[in-house]
Amino acid sequence: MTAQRPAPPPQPDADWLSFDPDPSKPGYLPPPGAVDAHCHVFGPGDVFPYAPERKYTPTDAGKEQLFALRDFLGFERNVIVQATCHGADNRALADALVAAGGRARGVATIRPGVSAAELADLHAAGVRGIRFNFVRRLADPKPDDYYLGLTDLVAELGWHVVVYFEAADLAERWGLFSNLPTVVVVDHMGRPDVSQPVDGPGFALYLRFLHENENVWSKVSGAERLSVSGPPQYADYVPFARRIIEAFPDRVLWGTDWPHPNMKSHMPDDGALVDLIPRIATTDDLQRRLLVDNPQRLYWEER
Ligand code: 0GY
Repeated sequence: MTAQRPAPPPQPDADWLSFDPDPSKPGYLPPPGAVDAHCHVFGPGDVFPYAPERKYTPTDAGKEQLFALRDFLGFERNVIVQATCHGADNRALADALVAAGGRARGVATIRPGVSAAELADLHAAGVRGIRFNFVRRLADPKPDDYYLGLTDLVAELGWHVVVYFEAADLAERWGLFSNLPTVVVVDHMGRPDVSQPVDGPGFALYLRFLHENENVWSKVSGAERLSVSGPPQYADYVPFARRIIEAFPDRVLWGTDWPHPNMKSHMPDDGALVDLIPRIATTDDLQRRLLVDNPQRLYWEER
């Protein structure tokens, strides 16, 4: 890749692989207006320090590198998602959103005590949702009331809630997720075990969750995290994403997940991830809904 600056060397305290500084050019060309709806900015740590309570330390991955990757892969816009390593300090996120000049929206992390003025500033920067992380290696669980209280605050702004959880935890939080009064977006398809059959009971529960809750959307990202068969084909991931897209074409989003925090097995080639899109969304119509219409509706139309 020529448009992107080389990746910085991993910080001495970084505890996962650095992103691929030289992804391949995808053969698949996303449609005009396409959105990479799950990606992050990290630091740089000397400007935007990582949270003291973080569970991992990333390699710096700043906005300039994200925007270069966006252009190189053929996308027009990003949804930048606050990751746990920045805690509830959304300054790196807000800085990137403002710099994107309307070509990015954001999902923040907030805590009780957040002021109306802080929320208004985040909205002005481009934030349209908050994220709750239930993955135990990343965040400590809280009672349902904690999440309901924060959701009530942002529902008034027309924002939605993004939830990240492991498949095994869906049953426990089913009641909470079903009671949230906003759109709820699930990260990485609720992390199914893709070594199991796509028609198996684990994934059936997730599909039922989507069927019963029309306000729930699903990201179909996460090939590199979920796949057991591995790159570059990620063959075991494909039927799971395809099943969701075909069943719920108006409630799906896709993202690279760049710079792929906590990847320890391999670091994906982002061009190869883009080339999965026509295998999971097999018609022009499904691709346009996944990459353009759905993120446009959720992130760029005022509610
Ligand atoms: C992701 C996945 C991960 C990390 C986080 O907030 C985070 O730190 O979401 C992960 O480790 O699976 O989507 O960014």
